Amino acid sequence: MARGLVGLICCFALTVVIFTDSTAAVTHTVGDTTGWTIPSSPEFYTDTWEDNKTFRIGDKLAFNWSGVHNVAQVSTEADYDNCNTAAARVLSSTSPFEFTLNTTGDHYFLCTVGTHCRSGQKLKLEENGEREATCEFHVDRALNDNGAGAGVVMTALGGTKMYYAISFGFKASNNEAEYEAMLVGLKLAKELEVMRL
Ligand SMILES: [Cu+2]
Repeated sequence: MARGLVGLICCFALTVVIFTDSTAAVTHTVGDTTGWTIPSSPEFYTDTWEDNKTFRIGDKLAFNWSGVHNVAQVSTEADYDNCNTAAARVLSSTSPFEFTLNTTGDHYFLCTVGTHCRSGQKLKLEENGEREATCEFHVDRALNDNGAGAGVVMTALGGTKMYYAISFGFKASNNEAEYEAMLVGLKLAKELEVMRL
């Protein structure tokens, strides 16, 4: 019985099937119905529009405008604060433009046309890569004379389950197998950028 279980787990380990129905990427329309323009309030994009929004890796920002504007990016907060358009890299001068968030960290967008940036046509996204999923963590193990294996199931708050199976190339006691599985789980959590565990 125990031997059969280990065989099963090793089989999983070979195929390393990871299935996840992770939260679908969201497209955020910048400014909603206001679009990307000179806002009525200089803090409109950063304070009003961004309020209560979470930005994750894979999400898209949709910039829509009419008239003469562009979407440009600067890499430092100082350039953003000072509307240093000379340091800006224009991403698009034609609407619509879609930007995919594929890196963590801060993103600074502005319009380099005239004094638009100084009038508030700028957008700062902070720490958008954070995944706010919390994972439940289950470890199971099996061992026999030939070695040991363990399975790890991580369940995100949304119900997303990720299954991992590991086999060890050494003999391990139940506890050792669980510790090893826990280590693998923690490494996985780190790679998935889980912030709380
Ligand atoms: Cu503009």
